[in-house]
Amino acid sequence: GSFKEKLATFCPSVYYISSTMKTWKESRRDCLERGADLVIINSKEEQELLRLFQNRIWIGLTDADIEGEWKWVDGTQLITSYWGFGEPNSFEGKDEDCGEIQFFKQENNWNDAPCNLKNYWICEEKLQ
Ligand code: 2F8
Ligand code: CA
Repeated sequence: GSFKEKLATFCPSVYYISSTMKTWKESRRDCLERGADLVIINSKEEQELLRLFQNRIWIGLTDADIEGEWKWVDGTQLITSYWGFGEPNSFEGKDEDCGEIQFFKQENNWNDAPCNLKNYWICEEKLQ
């Protein structure tokens, strides 16, 4: 098989960790330009891995299309979630349509935040 297929047998995803901060959309554009997308969290292991970064990061989660309907950037629905206590809350009636990891000291650490906020971000390229 191809190089990618072989790599995928022991490394299902590769990640890019940003060293600057951008809005959610700019972050996503950067990922797409790398042939990747903002990280999609679909296991407890991946959730715990991202927690170790210890910075606020954008993840590939948004409810910009339909308020309250959170979707991953690959179009899949959100099944297992790790929202922080009281989140998502569109804090004080503000538009908070983009998903981030914020409370990284806690196991449940996702927050909905305003998309124009500048955060670090992590891209994921799924190899399989
Ligand atoms: O207390 C949770 C709350 O914290 C902040 O607002 C004070 C977050 N906003 C930003 O980071 C801009 C809210 O999204 C969050 O719910
Ligand atoms: Ca919030």
